[in-house]
Order: sequence, then structure tokens, then C-alpha cells
Amino acid sequence: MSLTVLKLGGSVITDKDRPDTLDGEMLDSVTDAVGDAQIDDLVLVHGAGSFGHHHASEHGVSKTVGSSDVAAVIDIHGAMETLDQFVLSRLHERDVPAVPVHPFSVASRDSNAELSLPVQQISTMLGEGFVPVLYGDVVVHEGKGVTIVSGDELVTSVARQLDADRVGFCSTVPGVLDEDDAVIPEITSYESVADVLGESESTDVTGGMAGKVAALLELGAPASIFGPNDVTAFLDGENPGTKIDG
Ligand code: IP8
Repeated sequence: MSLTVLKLGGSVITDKDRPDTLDGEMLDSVTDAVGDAQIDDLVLVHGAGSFGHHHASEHGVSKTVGSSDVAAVIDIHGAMETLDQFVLSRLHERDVPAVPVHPFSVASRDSNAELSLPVQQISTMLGEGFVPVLYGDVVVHEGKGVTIVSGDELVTSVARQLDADRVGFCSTVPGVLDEDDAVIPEITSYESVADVLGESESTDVTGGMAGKVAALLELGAPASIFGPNDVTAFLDGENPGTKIDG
């Protein structure tokens, strides 16, 4: 059996200019692609877009800055559950056997910010024919209350632990772009793209392309970054956009 992990970027499926608002057309289009795909085992992860990020910044919570305020947990997690319900129902309309995995209920970070995400449940869901759906969320963090876990971290963790065969990121851009805004077809080392991406350390680790590329080069499975029109091609086994294979 071959396992594919696909992330639907938050800025693809939501309207980033309006809080708590879907991009319904985009969500239809990407869930159509998932519904039409002939694929063995699939784990989906979606980002937060206009649902999670503004609640997180209102409460001053990030991947590194925590909060012990229950209202922060309820607001951020609640907004993400609402978005997840929309994603699940669009998938169900297309007969995708999607079931939720709520990261806040299963994951945690230790005092070194190391993420622990148990995958036995996900693996059993796959064995039973379900499509597990995870999402960027709050997680309890030793010594900090809760912090944010991004969808990208969940993708990497699931892909690594379950030895995924293919990993895909559907983003608003058609791939990693060079200085002329052309898609770079393949990246096999960070040095080859450092000029266009800059230093990975200095970028936003939840959303920045540089951090994403650096993490994917370490993954040990080929990953692709592509735009919303390429979800079908990716799920058909092609390598649209930028292929990242360290
Ligand atoms: O959109 C962020 O996940 P991402 C999650 O994958 C929250 O970076 C709750 C802000």
C-alpha cells in the first residue's frame, strides 16, 4: 500500500481577507480533485487561513509563545474545528470517507518544543478505509500552556512516522519560484535555492517557503509544492510544481 499525505493550505481554502470566511469555490475545486482521485491510502491536513491565525494573534499565541488562558484554547481550537467541519462536509458530499483527528486532543510538545503526535490511531483509520483529516491547531506545551502547531509540522510528523511514499502541499503559488517568478521544477539541496529563498532561519516557520523547503529536504520522502489546479495531477502520481527531494 502506498501512503500519500496531502496538505491543503489555509490560504487556498479560506478567504484570507475576511476573518472566519471560506473560499468556497476553491474548497469545492480541491475537494473535487480528492473525490475523483484513485488512491490507496490518503491522509489530509489543512491549514488555518483566516480561521485560526487571527484568533491566535488576538490571544498572542504562536508556535513559540504560549498561553494558559482557557479562552485562547477555546477560541483558536473552536475556529479550527469550525473550519474542519466545512472541509469534512465538502469531502463527504464527494463520498470521501473523511474522519477528523483533532490535534489538540492527541498531540503535545515537551519542554524543548518537540512535537509528539501518536499515529497508531491514524494508521488504524487508514487500515479501516478512512481518510484521516488533521489541521493546524493549538497543542498543550510543557511549561507554556498551549502553543500553535502548524499543518506543515503535522504533515512532516505523520509522513515520517508512517513512512509516507508521497507528500504534497497545495498552496496559493504554483511552486517554489525563482527570481523571475518561474517555477523551479526540482530542488535537491538548500544551497541551490538559498539565493532566492534567503536564510531558512530568518523566515516565518509556520508559513514561510524557506522553512518549508528546508524541512522537506530532510523528510526522506519526495514532496511537491503546487497550486490548486494541480491537485489532480499530484494525486494521479505526477510531480506538478516543485518537487523537493533531498
Ligand atoms: O495554517 C496554523 O496552521 P497553518 C494553525 O498550517 C493555527 O500554519 C491555529 C493558527
